[in-house]
Amino acid sequence: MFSKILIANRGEIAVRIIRVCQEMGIRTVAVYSDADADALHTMLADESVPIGPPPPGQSYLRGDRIIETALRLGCDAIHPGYGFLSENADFAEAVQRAGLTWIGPGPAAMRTMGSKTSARAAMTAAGVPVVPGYQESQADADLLAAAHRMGFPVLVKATAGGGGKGMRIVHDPADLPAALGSARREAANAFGDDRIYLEKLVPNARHIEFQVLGDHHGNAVHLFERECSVQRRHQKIVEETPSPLLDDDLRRRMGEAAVAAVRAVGYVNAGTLEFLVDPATRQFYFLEMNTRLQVEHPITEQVVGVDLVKLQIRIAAGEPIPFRQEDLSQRRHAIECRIYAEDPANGFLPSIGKVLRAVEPVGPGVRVDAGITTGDEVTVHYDPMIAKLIALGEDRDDAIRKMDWALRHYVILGVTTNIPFLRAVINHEAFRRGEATTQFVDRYFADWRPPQADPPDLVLAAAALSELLESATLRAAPLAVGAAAPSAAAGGDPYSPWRSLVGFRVGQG
Ligand code: MV4
Repeated sequence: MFSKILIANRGEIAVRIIRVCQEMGIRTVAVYSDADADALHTMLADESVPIGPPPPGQSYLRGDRIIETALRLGCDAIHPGYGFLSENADFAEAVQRAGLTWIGPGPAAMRTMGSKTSARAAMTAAGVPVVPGYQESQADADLLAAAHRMGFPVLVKATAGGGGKGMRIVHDPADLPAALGSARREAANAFGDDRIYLEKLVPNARHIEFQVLGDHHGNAVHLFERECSVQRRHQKIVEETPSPLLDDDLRRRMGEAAVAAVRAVGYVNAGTLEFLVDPATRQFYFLEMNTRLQVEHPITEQVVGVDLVKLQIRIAAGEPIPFRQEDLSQRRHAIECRIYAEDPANGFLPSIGKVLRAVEPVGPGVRVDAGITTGDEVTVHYDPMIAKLIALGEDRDDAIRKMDWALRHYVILGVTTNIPFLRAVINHEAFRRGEATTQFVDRYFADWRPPQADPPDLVLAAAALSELLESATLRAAPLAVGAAAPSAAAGGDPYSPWRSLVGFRVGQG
């Protein structure tokens, strides 16, 4: 087993990885940008090393500096988390060339899946159903002919893409040439690669993905599905498992396809196969494979009873997967809500500033994976996702009720969050019925505005306490002892109630 791991990431996922390393007795090295000198991950790691200015291109994407840091500090391995360098095959290869272990799949599998067309080819060869499409030529005339054969509407997608970048829906043949041009321009800008391909549109699709694991000994398993149909602008908001759409037969067939995919590309470590499911025909189609740990991995952990980050580390260290497919099952129902520092009343613009108070909900079946705490700064430099709330219930209704309770009791003051939006989503009748498709947010929440919600109990308690203290401080003031004493007790925090409480106590005495 490794003795020291460098975590090439920040935020909640860096914290998650550091905690499991602590549990496993592995020392940790954090890297941080100038914006994260006081961040949670920087504080929690055994050693922390600055790697550059706030823009990711000058810090968290500086693979050369990260590898140099890992070597200098005597690390055995690098965990990339998600985002940043996690799906960069050149970086994975550089890590390995430096004599370090890459906690992720091999660079060859990363490259096969990184190109959406080579992934489609590999999956077709493995007998995994892919969406009908065309990827044999880049010439407009060939693409137009193929679209006519396939039938409209079609989707134009970027070969280097993923996540909806460079994607265009085309209903009318006359619009195809313009869509090809704009998709190529967007792809060239985003990926430095203007190649595109066509897929037939799967209408009202559900997004269902399968978690997989492969090891260095030829073992491959799936850990069932996650449904992620609730997205806004290709950003996932709510994920759950089991999917309310699947029955045992469809689940078994999709799981077998996922394992076949792992075996076909010799995939090692944790990965996710994304599928679209047509609810009308119950046909499933491979969409793409993500060669990393996913944001929404905790719901699988809660329902299957595994620790995916621990498994990633053990597999990278050469250990076999410690269970067989037939040992795995889904128990209970888990939902994840992603908490973003953004303002739903203001076009979901990022909300930045100091987190004045963060109080996490705690209780049976409630898990919080957070990257921020009271006093932290949310900046413009990084993803606005500041925490994930995970509820585990006896069944789906129980999980939804528990999530609603947890959302009501998550206090985040100082930055605006999407918590009211999340409550509206999970309480919407279409979601309650388990019928949300990938069109759900556009269809029902296009004009959504936050209600004037009742303040959470903790805020009311804080307001009441504040009033009490203010009147107490006024009574204490004539004694004139409140001025010198508070600063030490308040620890320099201007918002600390102890600042006035000290005066209160002295005043009473
Ligand atoms: C599709 C599709 C329907 N048919 N492909 C969007 C992001 C990228 N990963 C793939 N996406 C889609 N591809 C075909 N052939 C619908 C979407 C899609 C979508 C997929 C998953 C979750 C949310 C979505 C929202 C809009 C469109």
